[in-house]
Amino acid sequence: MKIVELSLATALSLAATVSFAQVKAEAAWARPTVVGQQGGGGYLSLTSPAADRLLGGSTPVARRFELHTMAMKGDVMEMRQLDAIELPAGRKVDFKPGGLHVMFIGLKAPLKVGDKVPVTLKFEKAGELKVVFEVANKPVDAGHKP
Ligand SMILES: [Cu+2]
Repeated sequence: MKIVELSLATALSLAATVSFAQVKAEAAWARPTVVGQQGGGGYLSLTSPAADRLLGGSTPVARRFELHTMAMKGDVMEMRQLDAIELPAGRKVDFKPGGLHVMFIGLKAPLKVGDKVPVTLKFEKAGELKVVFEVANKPVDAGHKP
């Protein structure tokens, strides 16, 4: 009986490993927001073993989930919405302040430090991936490598 239980546990952990191996999400965090603020920003790193595209996602904490980047318009840095974000095979794509980010639009309540925001990301090939964004107060350049 013990052997059966162990092999079932092994099978389950293998299944979990296989499904999670599609796209790796790391260091997901979101900025805290103040009362009345409609949108909040989130950041993470994604690595896909095969070329794929992030198409969007959803979260129960906001009405919409959008993909954004920052781009220069004349002399001004502006946010721009993206339809998809390319994930080259095996290369880590970093979302960080001043660059790629996700936006929670139409927040139902302010995001407070320590909150955990559940998000379901949707990929063109890999399908859905659940990621938890932890709300944290990080300096603006927190996403940059030293
Ligand atoms: Cu944005």
